[in-house]
Amino acid sequence: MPTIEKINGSIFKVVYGNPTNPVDVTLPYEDAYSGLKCEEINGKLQVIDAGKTIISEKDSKVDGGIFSVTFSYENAHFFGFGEKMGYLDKRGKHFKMQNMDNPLHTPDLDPMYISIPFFIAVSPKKPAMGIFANSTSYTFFKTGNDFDVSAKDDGIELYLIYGPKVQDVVGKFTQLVGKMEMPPAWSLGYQQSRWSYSTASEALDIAKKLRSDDIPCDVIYLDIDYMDGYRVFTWGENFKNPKSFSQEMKKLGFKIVTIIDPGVKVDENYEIYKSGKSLDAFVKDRSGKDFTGYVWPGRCNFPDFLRSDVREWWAKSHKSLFENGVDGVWNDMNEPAIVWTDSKTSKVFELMQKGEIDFQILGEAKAFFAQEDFGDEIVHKDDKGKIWPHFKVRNIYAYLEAMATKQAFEMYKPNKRPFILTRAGFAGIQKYAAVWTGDNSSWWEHLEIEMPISMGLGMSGVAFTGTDVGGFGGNADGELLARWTEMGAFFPFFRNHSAIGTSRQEPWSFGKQIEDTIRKYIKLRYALFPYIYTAFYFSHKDGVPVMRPLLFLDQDNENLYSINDEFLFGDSILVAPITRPNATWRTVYIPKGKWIDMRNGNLYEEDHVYKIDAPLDEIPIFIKENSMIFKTDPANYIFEKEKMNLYVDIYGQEAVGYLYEDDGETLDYKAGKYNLYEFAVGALSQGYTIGIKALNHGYAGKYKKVQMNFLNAPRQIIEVTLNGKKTESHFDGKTLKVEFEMEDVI
Ligand code: MIG
Repeated sequence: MPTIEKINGSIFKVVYGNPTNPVDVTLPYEDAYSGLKCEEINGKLQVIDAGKTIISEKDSKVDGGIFSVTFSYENAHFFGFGEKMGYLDKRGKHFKMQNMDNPLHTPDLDPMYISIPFFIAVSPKKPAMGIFANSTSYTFFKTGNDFDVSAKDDGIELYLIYGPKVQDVVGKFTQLVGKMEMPPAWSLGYQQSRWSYSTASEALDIAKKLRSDDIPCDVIYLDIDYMDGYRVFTWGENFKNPKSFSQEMKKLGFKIVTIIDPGVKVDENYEIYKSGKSLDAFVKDRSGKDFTGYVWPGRCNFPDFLRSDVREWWAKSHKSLFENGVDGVWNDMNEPAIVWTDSKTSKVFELMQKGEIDFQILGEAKAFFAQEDFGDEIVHKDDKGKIWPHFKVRNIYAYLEAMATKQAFEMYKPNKRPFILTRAGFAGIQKYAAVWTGDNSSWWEHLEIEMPISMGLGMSGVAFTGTDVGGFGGNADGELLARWTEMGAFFPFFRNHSAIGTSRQEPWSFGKQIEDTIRKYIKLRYALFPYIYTAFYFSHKDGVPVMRPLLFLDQDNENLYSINDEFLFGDSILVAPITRPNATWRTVYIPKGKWIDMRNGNLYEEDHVYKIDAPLDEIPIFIKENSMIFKTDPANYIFEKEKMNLYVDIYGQEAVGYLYEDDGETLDYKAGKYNLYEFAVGALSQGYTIGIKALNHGYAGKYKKVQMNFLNAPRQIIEVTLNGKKTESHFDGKTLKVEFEMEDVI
């Protein structure tokens, strides 16, 4: 029998058995809805909305240390589950949440790096319901008309979250586990990475080439080879003078993000190891010794991020990065990934000594290379001294590391926004970090599947997501890279990254035609910065992801549940990438409303499928009719210019649009130092009215000159009024332009 607690009008907490968590990621909050009921009827749980049962419990049981509850929700489709392979609708699937590094992303790979034990059950004409299994232990899900939610624990704590809309569920879930903060503006720019730019001069050459080839870029990444023998928080021989390196990069307008892995090399002559050891900072094996595993540096110990003193030590250790001009931190291998252990070595020797080279040994040898979770071998200690098995901490290990990393920013860069990129995480990771989807491959199949993976993350509360553009493993060709960049320009996080030993994948790697296409779309990304930044602001405020599935437009339309190869980017942009080689057109489903091809102004009607042309240098992008797109002039990097022009493109005759701006780097926006403008345009019989007002005006502002472009002015316009006053306009037969200075209207 569960205990039922009403958290607020639309969220119930239901606890079966006696679950325990070392960390609770939930936050308190209020909500006004009052229609939802959660009751026990004949000993079973029922979730009732407006008199109708939406979810009912069928059974709950404990079996082999796993506590399971089975529910039913008729005709349910399932979305969310954080980072999972496969399509958006996850009906009929089995999933496990156990943070794992598995670099080969086959279609049925599970689990992956991130665990978000949350999903949304959706069915036409019914309220969407979210279910969050608030368990940091391993959790398991089976979906269908009946669905199971299970945890490796003595019970399970569930949050049942009422929509009724899908986006309401996402919004409420992010209230519960936290929302993304405003990221630094530069982190929305294009970012260039490679495993590795392994010398300072190589990284500088890449930076200079980007500038001389006129490819906007904000960030260069340093992968593991910048360190001294993979010792975290050190600089190796090839980066002898990191400060002067970072100064040169800054002069060119680049930020630097360095990788940090959790494994600390066991080395008595290494400062970080010594200070960690003296704090007794490392996780233990069952016998109480520091647990040793092999990662890049060889034998490593692993910080016990469950302890706040360890997090503080880790935060402090970032000094050597920040004092040398590093701007952001990239947390990799934080599942944690451990490829080898001493006990594996002794097992190999044992087998070798037996001299039995047979299939069994070969099979076992193969298994040695498969990574393990060490769920029962490793133990952690919390602040009160309580011991926790690793399987209860593993899924939040990276989350806790990200907390520590955020603390590092607070220590060394007070009042600056942190930028943390993480591979692993747990529900609520968006409070601390952006996420990339790890080691994909340079396959067309992966280009395509990154869309539903990222949308699934977005529906699970993680708004700032992206993929290795061009693919990490394997060798990209020019066409793949061009198509992937076209698509990647519309992902929240936009970084080109590739693995050691694969063919080079920088924008110029495949000749002029490909580079021209790549430049064109990177520039479009920069042109769209005002629009994108505003979408991030709303995501920060409301939790609704920047990149969204089409079903957000109409969850009663089941057709939309299976559209995996189109997505919405903010409120007004629909993106339909090319996902096949040699393709120069594709079919596009046009959802609710009318949509206008950004390239040529063609208008498309809702609920139709069209054949849309897309030569190699074009990706089909559609703008919702009666909306506004805010743009600026692309620069070498975001905020290169102190003053920026603002272009407001109006698609259709009437529209309301919002524009957000702030200084892009400090936390001052939290104290109201930002601008939020509302632009409203209306059509009169012989002209247009423009109304602009500041919903918040707390920042000097970079946007100075404004040009409003009515892209489809239908007739000779006689009069345009701007905030009630007549104003000048220029009509070129198609577009009507109105120009003014922002300071004159606000
Ligand atoms: O075992 O640091 O996903 O982005 O380049 C590979 C080297 C370790 C995995 C990351 C990848 C990174 C690579 N890392």
